[in-house]
Amino acid sequence: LALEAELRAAITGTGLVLQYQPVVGPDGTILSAEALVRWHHPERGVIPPNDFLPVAQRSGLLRELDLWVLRTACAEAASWPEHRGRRPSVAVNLAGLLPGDADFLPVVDAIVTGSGLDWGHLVLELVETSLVALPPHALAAMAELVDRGVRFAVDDFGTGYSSLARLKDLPAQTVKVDRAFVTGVADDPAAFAVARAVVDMARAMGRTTVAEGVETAEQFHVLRGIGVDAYQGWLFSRPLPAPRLREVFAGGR
Ligand code: G
Ligand code: G
Repeated sequence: LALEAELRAAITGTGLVLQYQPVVGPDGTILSAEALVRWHHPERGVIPPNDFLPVAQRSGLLRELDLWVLRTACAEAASWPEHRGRRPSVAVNLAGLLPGDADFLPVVDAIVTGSGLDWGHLVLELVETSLVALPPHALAAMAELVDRGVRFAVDDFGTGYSSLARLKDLPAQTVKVDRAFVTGVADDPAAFAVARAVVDMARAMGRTTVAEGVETAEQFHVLRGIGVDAYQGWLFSRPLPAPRLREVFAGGR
């Protein structure tokens, strides 16, 4: 209960910070960076999201947390420099602020407009379960944002229970292939087959793909052979504090 009160205070005050993990193209150009929240607790030190997201969920704070992350990430990304002549997008996870919310469109509109970020530089990541069976008003809100240039990504694709064929029903332009399939892709024929099937199917349905959790050059090589569009993982970069990310952009390497 104390933790809940402290989390509430952190969301409305200070204590939360964002790190950003680059997502790169096949040639290493940074296409986007995913905002990942951390809680700097005064006594416990840094608490990772896997430890405090359940607290946020139980306490009904998930929406407030999403609003803080979206506001902060858009404001920071609005002044990102170019990397190799191209301005990277920012990707934000949504778990408590959802397309089905009656005020989804006006809330996102107010935050993005207020931040000065171009609509075309925003990616919103949702897990599969947040994207199935959406009512018409939710689909309309998403379509309006897509018209403005926002892209939606299905996070952790393949970990849900729905069949791969359900991808055609998901309103998302990008599919993030879960780390579970990336891990074994270079040495486990079954993992390779699944990854290839997901990527082939995503392509056939007009979606771009991002491989999550790429740790080795072998995994990258195999995934590039399959035709994955973008890559995220420790091979390229750990999540970085905002000032470090700027240095990487400016370095242009
Ligand atoms: O950053 P890390 O790799 O520790 O993230 C662990 C989990 O927490 C991941 O599943 C990630 O999606 C989730 N997560 C990280 N940052 C955010 C955030 O800002 N909002 C939400 N809703 N989830 C996040
Ligand atoms: O579910 P989501 O994609 O948001 O998860 C991001 C989480 O994955 C974060 O906890 C991040 O630190 C972690 N992560 C990012 N890259 C790698 C990687 O290459 N290997 C592993 N094991 N974890 C990673």
